[in-house]
Amino acid sequence: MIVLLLSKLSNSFFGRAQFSFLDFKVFCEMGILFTKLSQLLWYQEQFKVIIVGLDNAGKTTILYKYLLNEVVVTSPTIGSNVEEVVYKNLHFLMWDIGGQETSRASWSTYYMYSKFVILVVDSTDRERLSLSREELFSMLAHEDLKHASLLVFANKQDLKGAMSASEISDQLNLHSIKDHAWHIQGCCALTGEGLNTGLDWLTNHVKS
Ligand SMILES: Nc1nc2c(ncn2[C@@H]2O[C@H](COP(=O)(O)OP(=O)(O)OP(=O)(O)O)[C@@H](O)[C@H]2O)c(=O)[nH]1
Ligand SMILES: [Mg+2]
Repeated sequence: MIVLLLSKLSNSFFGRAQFSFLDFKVFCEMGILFTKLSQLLWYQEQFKVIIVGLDNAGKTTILYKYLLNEVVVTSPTIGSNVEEVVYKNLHFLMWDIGGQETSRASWSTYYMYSKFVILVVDSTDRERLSLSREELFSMLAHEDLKHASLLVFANKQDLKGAMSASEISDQLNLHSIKDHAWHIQGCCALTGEGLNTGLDWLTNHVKS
């Protein structure tokens, strides 16, 4: 309708032999109005997601499985990777942050405006589950994550000896979390199993 209106108005302008300065000004203003309206119509909200977890948990593998639907060869992340993942018409800006001890100190610099935290756990890494729990609770206490929702991926479910999602949930003491929406999902980043179920949970919580 807007396009039709603009084309009718422009026809009436161009149909004339002479233009006044006023005609030109009105035409420019119509252009600005059209640009603003189209920006409003096609505006896409973006939800910031931070992907955290100890080194070797599978964070980068998950990010690129989402983005490319491929298993990429990874090396330990220094700093971060950021990609936009579009799922069911929702735009998620996903920050995959390095999980080595030296990188963990800078996690908090990524917290601001995060809508979601995805914590990735290597389900075979029993020894370091308590360390994941400590990192998780110190993150959730941070002011900048006050309104963030939490998705935990119990990754590497394909490996022998992997703990189940409910076992990891108990070990991480997730049931004690009352001030953030949370969910735990078993997954395998290599096959992609469980990853979309996790994204479905995010899509259902974008408005919470
Ligand atoms: N068997 C199995 N291996 C996986 C899975 N997900 C990731 N891996 C492997 O685990 C290793 C580490 O994966 P990354 O994605 O680099 O781990 P990361 O969490 O990004 O590690 P940092 O960048 O060091 O924090 C890689 O060799 C992956 O191929 C999985 O679901 N199953
Ligand atoms: Mg990585």
